[in-house]
Amino acid sequence: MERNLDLATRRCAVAIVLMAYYRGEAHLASSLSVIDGLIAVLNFVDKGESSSKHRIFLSKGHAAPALYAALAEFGIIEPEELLTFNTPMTRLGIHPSRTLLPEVEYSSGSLGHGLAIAAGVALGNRLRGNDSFAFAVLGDGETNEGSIWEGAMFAANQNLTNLVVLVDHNKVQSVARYEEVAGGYSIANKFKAFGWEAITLPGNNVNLIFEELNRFSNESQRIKPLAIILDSTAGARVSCMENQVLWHYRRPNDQEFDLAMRELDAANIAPDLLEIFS
Ligand SMILES: Cc1ncc(C[n+]2csc(CCOP(=O)(O)OP(=O)(O)O)c2C)c(N)n1
Repeated sequence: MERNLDLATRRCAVAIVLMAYYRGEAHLASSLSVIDGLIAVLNFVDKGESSSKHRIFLSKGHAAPALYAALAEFGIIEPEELLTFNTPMTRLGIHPSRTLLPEVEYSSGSLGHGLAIAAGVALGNRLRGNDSFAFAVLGDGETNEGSIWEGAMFAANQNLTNLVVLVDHNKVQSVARYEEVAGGYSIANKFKAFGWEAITLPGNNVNLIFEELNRFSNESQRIKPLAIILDSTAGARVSCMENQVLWHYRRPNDQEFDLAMRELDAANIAPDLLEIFS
């Protein structure tokens, strides 16, 4: 099925804000920045005959609301389940749990592990003659972790051409800006130095990201693992939340919520989601 990816992404943004507003605090800015990347990867995984074999590892597990919203948008979980986010006994916790929700590839939240896990899966795929891909979705602050670069070194040394890492470069990390903590180094250049192919894309343009995934998967001469640096905006699409450290983990107040719903055009694009949460 041909999906309107831009619409899907904007509907997910609505779902993310609804979860944060109705179910207490959430990693809002982190979820809004990464939603385009997640939707693009999920759409890639969802299309074609070998769809079920590709696997996505959300390494920045605190962006769980984005993952849950995307799973609901793709009909993998019921949208009504989003209502249970961050409530007792829910399957949709602040961080994703594979034990509770088998649709999730691994229980994440402790940063720094997704790249190495995806690299292991990619190697396993190759050893079994399975031509599917492993994707890891990372935060930019997460690349401060040494384990990321151990995994990157391993993946390049193994020529894991079936491994794709997306780095959500939203320039904010928890209580500081990326540059304050990590300096002005280019993440793309770091991956290149580790023997990867690396490209930078506008991080909140789902169609461009999806096109690039297709290009890479069709490329017959792939010789390196691929890092896609998503030049994204923290809190994307909601003006009062964009590019601010404050919104890493927070609940919108009534005015902020109303503004977000207006700016996202929620009444027109997601009346079903508003109905669920009303
Ligand atoms: C190993 C580990 N250390 C610290 C944390 C606490 N923590 C949660 S989110 C976060 C910031 C991550 O920043 P970034 O990767 O840039 O993601 P963003 O929130 O910007 O999407 C930190 C340090 C954690 N989850 N895991």
